[in-house]
Amino acid sequence: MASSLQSEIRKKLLELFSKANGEFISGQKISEQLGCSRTAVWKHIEDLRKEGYEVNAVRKAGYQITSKPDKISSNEIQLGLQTKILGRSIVFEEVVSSTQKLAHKLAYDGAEEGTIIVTEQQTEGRGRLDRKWFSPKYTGIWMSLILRPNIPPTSAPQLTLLAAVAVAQAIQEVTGLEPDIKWPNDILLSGKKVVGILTELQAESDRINSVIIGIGINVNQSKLDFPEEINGVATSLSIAKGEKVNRSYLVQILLLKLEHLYLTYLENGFHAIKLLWESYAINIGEQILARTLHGTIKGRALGITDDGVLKLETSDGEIHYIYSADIEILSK
Ligand code: BT5
Repeated sequence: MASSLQSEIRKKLLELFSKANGEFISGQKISEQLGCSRTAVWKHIEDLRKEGYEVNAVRKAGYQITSKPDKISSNEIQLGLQTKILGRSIVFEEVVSSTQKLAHKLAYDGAEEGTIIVTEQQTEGRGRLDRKWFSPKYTGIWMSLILRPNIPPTSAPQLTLLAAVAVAQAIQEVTGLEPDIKWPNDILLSGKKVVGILTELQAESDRINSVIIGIGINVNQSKLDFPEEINGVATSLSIAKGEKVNRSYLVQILLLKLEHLYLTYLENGFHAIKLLWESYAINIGEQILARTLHGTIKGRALGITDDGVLKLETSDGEIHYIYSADIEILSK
């Protein structure tokens, strides 16, 4: 009880500072708004400082936040979030095995559409086919989103492409960088992977109960932070940009882009999303190697179908439809 009251007060305090937009707020005003004593206000400010906020305290003027910690929390994401559905419910854990795993459990237990699961660190982050996803603490966005669209299970791959467009748009808006999308689920900067997306379903044969979209974004890692096995193929936003990027803000913008595309998709179908996706795609028109579970095919990528399936033409003119594969681009 006491701790939920404390977290309510903390939330209100951060809201006050957020509205103050970097200006001073008097101790008197804070104590009135929070309904607690000036001494209690001072204690809350001390707690914020311990968490990495830099707070200026000036007699007569009051308190002013001059810098925030680079940490992700429900508060940091919720304050200023402009979405209506996505991220309205946030489950934050400092460490989890995998946000996908937790999201599956919560979705099964009835979590509402738009719930996001976010963490600072995953100990067993995973990619497709149970590959490992490297998710060290305090440097990335490791997040899963629960959606409950009324679409057939066969259309679910479209949501991976939709999510990729949203992430590319958010990166562009927040950093000014220009990401490329490599079918189906990689986002690249200068040819190196900066984001991975994993879409999983809870479905019956003809209907979806939930779609769980896992998004991993390398944000503030330095080159030395990557383990040797991915050092040559991975990058982060801060490496590409040359400066750190605020992760909570990036999550907010990402959720806003995702919501906009998702609602457009539900209302008008995949076509508009497909056009956007194509504007970021790098492997279309190229000679590629598609490694599927059933073998490797070499040919020219023609584009994607209205279902988000990759169309590939082999040298004998035959068209192949690729539902799932790892792609290597042979020519540029
Ligand atoms: C993916 O798989 O790219 C999907 C990754 C999804 C991760 C998110 S994080 C939140 C949520 N919770 C989870 O547990 N997962 C999701 P795939 O296309 O299979 O690529 C995996 C391969 O990418 C690995 O085999 C490595 O080669 C490489 N890789 C691993 N960690 C990486 C990282 N941090 N950055 C870039 N590449 C990485």
